[in-house]
Formats: sequence, structure tokens, C-alpha cells
Amino acid sequence: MILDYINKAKNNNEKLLAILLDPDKINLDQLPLVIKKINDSDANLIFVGGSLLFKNILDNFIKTIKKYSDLPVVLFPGSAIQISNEADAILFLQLISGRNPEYLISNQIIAAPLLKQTNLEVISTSYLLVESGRETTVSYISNTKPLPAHKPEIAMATALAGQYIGHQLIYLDGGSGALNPVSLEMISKVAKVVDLPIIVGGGLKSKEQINKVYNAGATIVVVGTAFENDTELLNNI
Ligand code: 1GP
Repeated sequence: MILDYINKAKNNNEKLLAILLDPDKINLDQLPLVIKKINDSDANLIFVGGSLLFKNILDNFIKTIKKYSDLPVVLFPGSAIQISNEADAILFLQLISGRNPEYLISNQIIAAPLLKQTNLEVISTSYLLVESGRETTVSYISNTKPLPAHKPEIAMATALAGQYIGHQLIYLDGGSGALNPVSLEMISKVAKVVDLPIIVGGGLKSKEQINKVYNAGATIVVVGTAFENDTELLNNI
């Protein structure tokens, strides 16, 4: 089970790296080569998702990943339509930094009966979108205001609420292509207040940055854009 794997990593103070693949940004015919790069990197997990999906290829995209890699594939959905039984697990996200009921409960109600028909491991996840220097696609599409970057105490209270609600993971995200990643201060303060494994992503571009994020308390770092730009980046993290 993937959640067990993540919890074990947290308990043993091991760090996990997830590469985020957006089906809109990678063509199916390029995918085998991209997967080979991922297999050669330090990645432990492959996340698949995006705020929008221009191409209706999710099943084939994940089938192709599975053909070339043994790494677990976890859906990181932008909405209830991004479900595929080809993956191993899905982050069942609640966008709790925002106040839009569509992303707090409506998408979840639409997704629930569909998920019941799959074998996916459903991992309930607090999703906190953090302000990162310019408007991100997630903020625009979800019609939610991100959490202020300089207010770690709001992030702490929000993450703690997610834990008490019963979520299993906390995801602190600056949004894809964030100008400024989530601050180390915010990560470490959230890590001190919650017991759950913390995922951090958005705008991470270098090994140094990634290692600092781990040291601040993240169990999983997610890299999307920087890997798309340089597939060698994630060797020897
Ligand atoms: C976005 O956390 C992910 O939701 C990854 O962001 O594409 O900036 O790496 P990047």
C-alpha cells in the first residue's frame, strides 16, 4: 500500500521524491524516453495530473508508464474527471486553503462513486495552495485565494485542521511553475505541528533547494516543471 510506504518513510526519516508528469505536456511517443530518465533518477513515485487536461489520454498515458517502470503511479487530480484505474493510488484532495465548495466537497462527491468502481488506493489529502509570487493555474481554475506566503501560522492552523478532519497527508504547494517555492519556515512550522507526512511541491529547481525542503520536514518532494526542463536534474539527490 502506498500510504504505508509513505508513513514508513516518515517514521524512518527517509525522503521520497515524486516526479509529476502532466499528460498535456508530454506526448505519448516521448513518454518511454522520459520514463527511462525517471528510472535512472532517484525518483520513488510518479505523480500524474494537471489543472486542465486538453488531451483525453489518461488511461493510455498511465498504461505506457506502467509498461516502462515499476514505480508506483499516484494520481494528483485537478478535478473529478482525472480518474484512471490504471494508476495505483489517488490523492483524494480537499483544497482547504480555499473557500470554494466545488473543491472542498463537490468534486469529491462526483468522484466517490467512480472511485468505488476502481482498485485505486484512495489517500485523503489536505491540499494547501500557498501564494508564490504570481497567479498560478490552480488558483485561477479553482477560484481560490492561496494562503499568504508570509503567514506560516495560518498554514499551521490549516494543516492541523486537515489532520483533525482525518486526512492522511498534507500537501503544501506553491503551484506548478511557482516563482517562489513554499518557504522553509512555513514547512518546518507545519512539520512541527502535524504528525502526518508532508508533501511539498511547486517551483523547486535545484538539488540544494530540494534537500533544504527535506531538512525542513517534508517527506515527499514533488518536481514537475524543472524535470521537464532538465531530465538529468534528479540524479543523486
Ligand atoms: C505542482 O507541486 C507540483 O502542483 C509541481 O510543481 O511543476 O513547479 O515542479 P512544479
